[in-house]
Amino acid sequence: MISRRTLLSGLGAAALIPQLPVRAWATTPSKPLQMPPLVDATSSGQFSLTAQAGETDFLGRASSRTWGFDQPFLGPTVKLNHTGDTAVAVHNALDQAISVHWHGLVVPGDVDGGPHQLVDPGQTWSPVLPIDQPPATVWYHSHTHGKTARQVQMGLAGVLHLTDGQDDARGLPTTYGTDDLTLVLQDRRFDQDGRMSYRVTMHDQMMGFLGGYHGGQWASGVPPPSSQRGWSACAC
Ligand SMILES: [Cu+2]
Repeated sequence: MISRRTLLSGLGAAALIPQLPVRAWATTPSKPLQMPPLVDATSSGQFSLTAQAGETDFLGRASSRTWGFDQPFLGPTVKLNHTGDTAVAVHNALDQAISVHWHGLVVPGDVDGGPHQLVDPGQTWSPVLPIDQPPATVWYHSHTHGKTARQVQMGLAGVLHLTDGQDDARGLPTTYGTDDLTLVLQDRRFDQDGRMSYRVTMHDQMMGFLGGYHGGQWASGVPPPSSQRGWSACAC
């Protein structure tokens, strides 16, 4: 877990980079940064996520089959109160079981998602999250036994902003998508046609696709100073 202040100061003007590896990005015509939609659940105390299939054209050359929550790829950024109960409804419109783990939330195991709490196709999981922790940027992702990396690679992940409503008073930027941007980096490989490719070798498991820093550092930690690249989605 990393506080939003630390995240912002550590990354400077953080931006959501649309999951393009540096190599591919450098050789592809630039396109506008894409921000996940913001779902503000601070007033209602509830939100829903539907896992669904879609297609995403990452490099402007070909569509890749992807998954997301409420959209073709990744999920919305959800803004939550840092204390109090939040009710969630996770619906699975995919054809295989998934789970949703609240990575960084300090909540009891029976609502924290994971291999022990599968959501089967067509089913809805409805935990109530008793949140009580400092404001922070954390994330959610599928955490299905033996399939976590694949399902996160397909797009079953998103960001949670825990807020106490005091960021304006702290002088922090608060306009989502304008001056309050969320950085999501994933290690991703494409084939010659520009389609997302998922072939995992032993070396990939050790080092990541692009030789990055492996250790579960994605929206919830920082790489060591010696690491030049390689924030990867964790398979934890
Ligand atoms: Cu995790």
